[in-house]
Amino acid sequence: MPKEGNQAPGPDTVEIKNDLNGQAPTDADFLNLLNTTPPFAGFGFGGAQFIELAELRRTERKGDLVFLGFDKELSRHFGDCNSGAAAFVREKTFCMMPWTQEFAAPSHDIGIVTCGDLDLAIKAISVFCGHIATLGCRPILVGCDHTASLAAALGVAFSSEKPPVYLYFDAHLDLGLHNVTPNLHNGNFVNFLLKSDRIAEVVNVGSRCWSSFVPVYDNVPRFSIVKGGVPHVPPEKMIEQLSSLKGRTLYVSLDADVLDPSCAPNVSCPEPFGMSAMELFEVCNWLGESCNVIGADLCELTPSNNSLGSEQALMRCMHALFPKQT
Ligand SMILES: [Mn+2]
Repeated sequence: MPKEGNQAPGPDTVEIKNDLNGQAPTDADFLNLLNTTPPFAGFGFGGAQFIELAELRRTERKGDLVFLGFDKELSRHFGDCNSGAAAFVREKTFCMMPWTQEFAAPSHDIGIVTCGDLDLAIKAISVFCGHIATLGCRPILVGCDHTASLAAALGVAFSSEKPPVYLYFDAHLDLGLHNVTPNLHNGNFVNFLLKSDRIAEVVNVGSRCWSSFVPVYDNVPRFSIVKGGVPHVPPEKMIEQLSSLKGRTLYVSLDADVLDPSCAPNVSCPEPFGMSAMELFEVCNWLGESCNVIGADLCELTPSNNSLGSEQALMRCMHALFPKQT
């Protein structure tokens, strides 16, 4: 039963649309925000090779993966601060390079954006991701709080011929319909995606937090849930529930807390009874093989020395969304 007021007020996503379609700022307007110091021996996110954005434009690289980091919290309302998460993920995953070079789709890393201004950061992320998508590449944002996903998804969506399905793995729904607050943040940003006519529909996979049981979420238009938690939903059951997405165009967001805290303890909002890394991999692998994934992001990981390798597991799942063409 959809309730009145099920769309939270806040910044209008139309502004981003105009930016990309009207007197649009280009990525050149935001280059000063992009830290392009080459990372570890020239390798960065998920073992991707560092490349200057200008160089990326010079040759056609259709289908290549282009990683971009965003290292500040955009708008956190829930959970522990995780500023610096992108640099952390990069440092922990550049070592995947031997595997990535052999088995992953061609992958590049163009740098990390650091910008404390919410509006400016949203524009920068959406313009960079939109530009990468326009080049025929698939952008992958590594961000801090999950709000960054909104900017990346809309940037990709406005550059896509077909409105993509926004599919997000997340223990939380991030719709904010049970507790409406005026500002855009990591607990309601998905509602802004639902408002956009550039997003075909929204699918959550793995939600299990207590607030996801509030009845207001039972019948939200253009929104569906593949539940996680208990009773245990094995990956083959999840895939069965996702089968109607076969052949569709997708943007996929990975909130690290979809994983169980026993395999990803370093998340901002941990929830018990999550997926194992292998279960997440199997669902991502199916999506990669069965759907057309045009962009993605990874958010909500916190920098930690006790991560149990969660960032590498998540990066491996990320690569599974974009299988190497043979
Ligand atoms: Mn979450």
